[in-house]
Amino acid sequence: FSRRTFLKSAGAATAGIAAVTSMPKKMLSWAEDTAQKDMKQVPTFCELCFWNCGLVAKVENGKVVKVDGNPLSLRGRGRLCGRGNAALGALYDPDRLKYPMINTGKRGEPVWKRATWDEALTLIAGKMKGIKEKYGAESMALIYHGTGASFWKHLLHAYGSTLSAAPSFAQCRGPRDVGFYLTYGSDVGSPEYYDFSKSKYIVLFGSHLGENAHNSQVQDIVSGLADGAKMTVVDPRLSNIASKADHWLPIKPATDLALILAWIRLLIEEGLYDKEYVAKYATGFDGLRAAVQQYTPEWAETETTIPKEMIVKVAREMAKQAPHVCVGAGRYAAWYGDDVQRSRGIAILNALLGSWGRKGGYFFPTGAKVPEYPGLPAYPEHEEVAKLDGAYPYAALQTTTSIRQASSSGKPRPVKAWFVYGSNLMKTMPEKQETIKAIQSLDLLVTIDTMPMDIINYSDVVLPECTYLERHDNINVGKFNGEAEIAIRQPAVEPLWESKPSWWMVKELGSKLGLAEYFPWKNGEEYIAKRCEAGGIDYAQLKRDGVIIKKGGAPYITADSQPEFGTPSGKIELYSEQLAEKGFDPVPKYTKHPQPAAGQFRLLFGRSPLHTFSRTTNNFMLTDLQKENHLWLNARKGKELGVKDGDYVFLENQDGVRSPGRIKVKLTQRLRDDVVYMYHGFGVHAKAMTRADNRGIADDDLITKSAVDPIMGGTSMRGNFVKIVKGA
Ligand code: MGD
Ligand code: SF4
Repeated sequence: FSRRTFLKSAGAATAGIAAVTSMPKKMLSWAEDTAQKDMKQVPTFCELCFWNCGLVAKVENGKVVKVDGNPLSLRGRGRLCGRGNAALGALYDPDRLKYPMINTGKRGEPVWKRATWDEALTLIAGKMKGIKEKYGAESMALIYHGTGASFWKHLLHAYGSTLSAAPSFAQCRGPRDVGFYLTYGSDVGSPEYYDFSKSKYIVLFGSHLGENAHNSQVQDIVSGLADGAKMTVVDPRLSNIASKADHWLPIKPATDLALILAWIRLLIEEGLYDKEYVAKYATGFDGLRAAVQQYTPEWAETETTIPKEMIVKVAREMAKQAPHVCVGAGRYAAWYGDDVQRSRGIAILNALLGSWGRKGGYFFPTGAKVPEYPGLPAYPEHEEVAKLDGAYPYAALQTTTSIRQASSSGKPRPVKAWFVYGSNLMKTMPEKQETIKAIQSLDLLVTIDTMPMDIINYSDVVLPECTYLERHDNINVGKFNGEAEIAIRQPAVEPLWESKPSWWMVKELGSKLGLAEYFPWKNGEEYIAKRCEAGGIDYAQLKRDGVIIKKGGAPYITADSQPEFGTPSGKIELYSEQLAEKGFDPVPKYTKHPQPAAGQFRLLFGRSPLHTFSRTTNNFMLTDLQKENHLWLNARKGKELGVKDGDYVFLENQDGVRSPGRIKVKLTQRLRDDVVYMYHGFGVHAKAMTRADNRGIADDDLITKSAVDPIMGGTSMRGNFVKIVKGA
């Protein structure tokens, strides 16, 4: 795509979307249009990534034959991405987990015994009772990712524990959210509160939107660009979105904060910041100004390798379009260990441009509340326990790595059981050997998954969940610009084999634990209907349309709607007294990070538009399109090393760890010569995943080192270096 055709096709898409106000007749009457009686369509939402776009499943003779985007969905607006369209590949994957299984061998060397549900759940309940008696309920942890996790959190609470963590915090967007929270008293949401479609200037740091296919967000950025927004993308790699930018700044990795601080200084020193906005809404301006004096464009050039003229030019361009500027906060933010401070730098930049709560910057989201299932007994009193993350004062959520640490060491207190819901921990957490060590110290590891992933081989009991097209699930609420979306997940077809939904599993297990009163729902549909009833939400409409949209409050600052900042001062904190009190830098300070030695490359990784982490790597509709990952290598470097395009190579990291498999080289001009790049999620090690096992290589096999963010415990994984090893 050239920038022109890319924008043209996106513009057409936007026009189509704008015209839709209710589910088109043609779509709803799909079943009636045909003479056949055994056809139906079921609105629900996607789980092939966390964007959760609304979709409509077309069912023929009891089989899903196609999925389309639900035009009413704010997350997808009638469209599905490549992965979302591959729903049938997830539903009809013959490798799926089919029955409960009990490991009669060792963790890591399993010997599987097929079990009945009763047998598996009785075993788990018995172990849980024993663990509670011996170590207390808080020794059980839940590590989770995905919509169904809320049922497992409910089970955990009913049992008496609050110990749950998601890799999406410490291994992903936690540093970003904490950085913004410390500055504005609010995070940036998911979906993010970026007002891209109305932006006049967009700046992205390493966000490869489009490859990182966040449906409505990609539509928004494309629509903003089609309307004339200018864009600067800062990335060591010419990502797809960078190729549509006005300026691509191929920054030296690990130096982004230098650029951000130089921009902050420039806006202040050239008087280009929004003085009225800062005076009215912010505090700590003088402290900020004093702290950034050293960060001149000349200095930033030496750190980042971006010419000083370009640094100045972009700062002035941003200022010219302010406040309709969105300097994106990114999503995967666990980069180098000072990630909260980098995110705070981005937050401060937006504040100087006056773009928080302004059209084209960041909007104020509209939310909706759906009450819990009525009449549930109060949770048991949890003991006042020290948070495992005590060392990290702004660990807003528990981190997975602290659970891992407590499991291995028993400190600050023992953790003896894990439930792992929808997370392939072997590929998700850095330092795999540490994860294995922790698992070997447990008394119980239960995995709830749809696929026989790497983590399954370390489990004691495996509970097969049915896929998102076969189940009711919890209600999903999304916050958007002036609107909120309430979405339903409902089954298009019956669960295959003996797989079951989470609402059923926790109810049965709860009963066996003697906690039946916490699980009073009859079934998944009644659970949703009762919550709707309690919140005055029309369940029949939700069931029919898949989503209900609620109109909401003003998305921007107006005379009537002034922002309330949830910070201690009630203002935007440019200089953070709360950080200073805890011994951290009140204004982000630049520190140098190690750079690769001669012959080494920094290992960078990211998202494929056709896969989500490892969860889609076995999907036959997607493996047809992309079955392995490639190693992006600078073409000139390749020539120097005698490596040709299409050669297979091994990688060896700074600790001498070699990739178990080989990866195919892609020589390209689109990358700096001090890095290599690959898609994350490949290199699965699980024989039962017949299309994914050992296809491509895994970044996670080479991430033997992580830097921990001292503010919130995030584990950054981009400080690993590799050399290329040629060989058969
Ligand atoms: P996946 O590898 O996709 O990612 O971490 P994870 O969420 O662990 O594993 C998802 C698991 O959910 C799979 O086992 C899949 O089979 C299962 N699953 C899919 N659908 C369902 C379902 O409906 N029900 C159940 N019960 N299970 C289901 C992601 C995390 O990883 C994140 S958010 C980020 S941003 C980080 N990215 C990242 C990286 O890029 N590189 C490295 N090395 N590590 C990373 N860790 C983080
Ligand atoms: Fe599904 Fe794609 Fe939407 Fe993610 S962005 S929820 S994979 S359609």
